[in-house]
Amino acid sequence: MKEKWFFEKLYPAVKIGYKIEKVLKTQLSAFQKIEVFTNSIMGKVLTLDKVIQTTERDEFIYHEMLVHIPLISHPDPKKILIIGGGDGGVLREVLKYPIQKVTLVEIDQTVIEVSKKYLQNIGKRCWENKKLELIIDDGAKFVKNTKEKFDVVIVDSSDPIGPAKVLFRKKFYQDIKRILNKKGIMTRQTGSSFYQEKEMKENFRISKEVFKNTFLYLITLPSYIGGFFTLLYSSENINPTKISKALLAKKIKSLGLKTKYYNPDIHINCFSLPEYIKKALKL
Ligand code: SPD
Repeated sequence: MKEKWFFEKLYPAVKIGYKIEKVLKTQLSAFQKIEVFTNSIMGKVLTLDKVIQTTERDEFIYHEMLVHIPLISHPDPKKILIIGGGDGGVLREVLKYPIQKVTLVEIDQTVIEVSKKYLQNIGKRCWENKKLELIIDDGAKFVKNTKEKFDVVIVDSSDPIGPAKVLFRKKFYQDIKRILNKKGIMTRQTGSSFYQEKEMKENFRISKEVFKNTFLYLITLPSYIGGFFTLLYSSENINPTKISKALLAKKIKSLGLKTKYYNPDIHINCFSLPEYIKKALKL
């Protein structure tokens, strides 16, 4: 039988391919083409408009690092906002904390429906949690109009093409700053340090113009190709590099936090940047 392959359509001159074992779902939503297939190495794979979003095998790296860096750095995170995050991975990690409420604003309800059905290993039972307020809306519009304030905002968006484009503008950062409490923190993804250098540089620059504390931090995972994958930390008052290893360990213990990637060493070292990234960011 002829082999079937998925080739990601994200970069103009490099492509990653996944051999498809079985296509579980293909659906055209109002916003994008949603696909879930299985791959013998990565497990179930979610793609949006032919771009890999997450895989069962390595999702923990991205989701843990988007969540635990800000939630452990914050002294007492109670109100959390997730923009995007329709697969439930960020929500699952947020719910490991004794928060009061988590609001998840996802533009595409179909992504949530497909994830609930096919990616239960990622979202687990988090969609049923009573602390969750689920809003189907444009994240940029929500942030612009809401009267609520949050301790941590996590932007779990796709790439700056299609519906997520607006989440990469300076206005969005300014609106996030307005809805953060005094010790508030935002984290988000800013792409591959090699293949999305422009996105990484521009978002770092914008964040520095808006927030006093701006840090880039690094992860590597097979699904997001192109060397180090970059995450951005923005806050007016909380510096995540000032927290000691002993305090990190104490917080993790008292929370009973179970992780597969994040730990105190990773927290301290993920902010160390190689020379080529420092140069790109003008540091
Ligand atoms: N190049 C892909 C970057 C995608 C980041 N967001 C994925 C959402 C996973 N929850």
